[in-house]
Amino acid sequence: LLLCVTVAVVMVTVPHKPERLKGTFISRCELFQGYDCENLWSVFQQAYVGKDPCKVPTEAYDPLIATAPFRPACNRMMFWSKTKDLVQDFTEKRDCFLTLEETVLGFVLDGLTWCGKEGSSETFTSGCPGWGDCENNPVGSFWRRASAAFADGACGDVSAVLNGSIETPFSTTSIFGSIELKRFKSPRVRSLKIVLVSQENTVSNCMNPSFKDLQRELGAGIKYNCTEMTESKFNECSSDPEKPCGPCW
Ligand code: C8R
Repeated sequence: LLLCVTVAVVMVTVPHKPERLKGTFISRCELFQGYDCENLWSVFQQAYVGKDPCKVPTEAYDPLIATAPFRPACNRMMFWSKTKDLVQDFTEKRDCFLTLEETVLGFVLDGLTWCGKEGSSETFTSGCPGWGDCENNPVGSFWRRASAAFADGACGDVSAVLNGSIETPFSTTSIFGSIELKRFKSPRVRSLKIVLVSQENTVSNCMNPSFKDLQRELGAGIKYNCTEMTESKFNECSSDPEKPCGPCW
């Protein structure tokens, strides 16, 4: 009896969570028009199902990116590093800027964890390797691949929101610093506008040494500027009806 109960519990609980992952993926996807969400899910799964969860390289997501490509959005693209919540609140109120989280792929996978296992056709949502465990984990590889494709579409004036409440607002090891920035190409990208937002306390300003690293990594011919701003000022920028899209920085 104990065995039967255990087997039953395992059968009910183990597939349940991954089913919820699929449910979340599909229901989020359906908020977008023009995508075959069942197909997107199946292409997504092919990236990691049946694989060692430490051996999922970024290229595993090439077919997924090809199925839901990013469209370039000139002068409207917004990047960020260590400011996710701030930027999410901002873009919810202000339709003008476009972040990766507002594209179908960024939106459906935001906040989720997934992986596969060798010899299994299932998706798991727990016991998956994290960033510290191995580089080629399914979640990390997805964000690195998607960020690269998103940054490839950058053109015109590009904005990036960095955190002025930390010692090193620009990190060369972040996705923004190691992947996105390097893909901005002149003359397609005209300028990079850094918005340095301080939360409760200001720890760094635009003179921070890390911005020297940034300027060194930035492609030749791309103009650079940096604006310091408090969180409340930044939030005001999202609700200025006079300039629904005009620059606040
Ligand atoms: N980007 C990267 N990572 C993302 C992401 C996204 O859009 N969305 C989520 N949820 N994540 P960080 P960073 C997750 O250190 O490394 C793009 C991933 O798990 O604050 O510089 C986006 O276009 C990832 O590990 O930022 C943005 O411009 C952390 O959140 C940069 O890359 C990233 O947290 C941000 O990447």
